[in-house]
Amino acid sequence: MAGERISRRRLLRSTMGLIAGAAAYRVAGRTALAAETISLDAVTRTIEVKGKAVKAYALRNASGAPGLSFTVGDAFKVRLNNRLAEPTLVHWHGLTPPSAQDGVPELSQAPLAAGASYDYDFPLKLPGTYWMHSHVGVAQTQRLLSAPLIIRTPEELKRDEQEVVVRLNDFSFRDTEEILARLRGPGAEAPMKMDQAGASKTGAMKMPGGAQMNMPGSAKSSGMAMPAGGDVNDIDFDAYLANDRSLTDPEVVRIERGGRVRLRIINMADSTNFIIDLGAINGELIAVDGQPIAPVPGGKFPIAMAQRLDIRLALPAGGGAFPILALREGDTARTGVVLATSGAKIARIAELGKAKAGIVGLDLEGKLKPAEPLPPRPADRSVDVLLGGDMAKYVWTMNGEVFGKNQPIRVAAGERVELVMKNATMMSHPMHLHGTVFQVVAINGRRFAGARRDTVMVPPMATVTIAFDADNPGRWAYHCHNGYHQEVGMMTSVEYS
Ligand SMILES: [Cu+2]
Repeated sequence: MAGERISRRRLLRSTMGLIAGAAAYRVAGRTALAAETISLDAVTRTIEVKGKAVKAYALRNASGAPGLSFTVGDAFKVRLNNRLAEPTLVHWHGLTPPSAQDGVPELSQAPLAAGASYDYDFPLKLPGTYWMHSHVGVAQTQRLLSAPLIIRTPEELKRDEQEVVVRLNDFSFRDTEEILARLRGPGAEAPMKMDQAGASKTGAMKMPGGAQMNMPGSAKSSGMAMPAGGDVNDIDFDAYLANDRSLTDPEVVRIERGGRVRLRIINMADSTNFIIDLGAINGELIAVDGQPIAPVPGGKFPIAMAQRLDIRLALPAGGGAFPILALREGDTARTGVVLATSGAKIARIAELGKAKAGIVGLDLEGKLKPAEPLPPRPADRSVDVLLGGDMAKYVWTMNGEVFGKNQPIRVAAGERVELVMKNATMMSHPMHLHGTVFQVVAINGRRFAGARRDTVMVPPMATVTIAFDADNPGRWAYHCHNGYHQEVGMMTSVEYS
């Protein structure tokens, strides 16, 4: 199998990666034959965050490492074992399984009871950096019930290149219920409607416990330097994690002097967009959400919630230590890992940067060129999707209502469908459509053949249009991937038979 093709050099790297905890994901795909059922366990664990031991969850393969990896063309034969003390269900983010195996309560199947197992079996069609996460609620994803899901091509397996998977999370010591209660807080008594024009007269609200929500037009009254475009972060997290660790004790990934490295960065955070900062290294963005693009050189790349970036690095021949940082947008907080050659001195990195990071917008999105665009074709159906909300009550909606009250978007099999998302709020919404790999085809009315993706950012007051071919019948979740927005209703479905 794949293992026979590994050169000694690669094997050495693989071993070093395991020691560093970085390259372990490839184990699952190699130790199991494609025809065997691989087990995946949802488990409870204890991790240390800023010196405190906290209960967290994990999705682990048989080797104990997070997540799963495959070679394209393999079958996704996976037995999910729920070893938690509560029900759960896992969604395979970015994959296109039959609808019944998509892992969404109410649309795919019922959650698995504590102790229950379920077998999944479907073909893996596209290579790329994907991930998996609980779809039963923000409380489980905030406790890190998520993991990488990597699908490689045979060519990638042969490539003389070290793979470094970086999982990004936001983390709070508080329970999600408490965070939600604070977000709803005083606004529940003083509702403020955020209409399509986004007009609002209220200023910033200081929430008890330090959480702060900034209302549109509040830039001056709040005393905060508001970035152009509205509210950025509405939850104060206690830590930002890269591979479960904050910058107080970052993961150090051993790399070879002059070696080649491919980053697979996955934003698993529930409420944080990041800007990846490669520091002194130059990189080339080669894929977004697992889908190849015409390479984009650079040192900083935005990554919205749920998105993935594949970045090939050009490391200097001389060796050294190279921090790969993820900057919280509009803030000084940051996290990251350190790539280091043997013997390199690793300097301490402050958890807060000196300057606030920029905002995750659509500048890069508008320039991305997909390696495999959808065949050009006029839309058979165009559907307007209004992204709305009531900031003060902390209710977020699609087409005017929360999930369950809004109508499913019904399309017909075989159609080219376009979804025109209009964000009528002052927060950004990373929108995810299940069951397909869509294409970004317009930003604020400007049409272009953009990237293939599964999650796209819709900034405040912006309009983004995506296109997909309705060739995978079923009931597909379509929602904001901010876990808190989704939790309070920012979801609908796209359905066809
Ligand atoms: Cu949202």
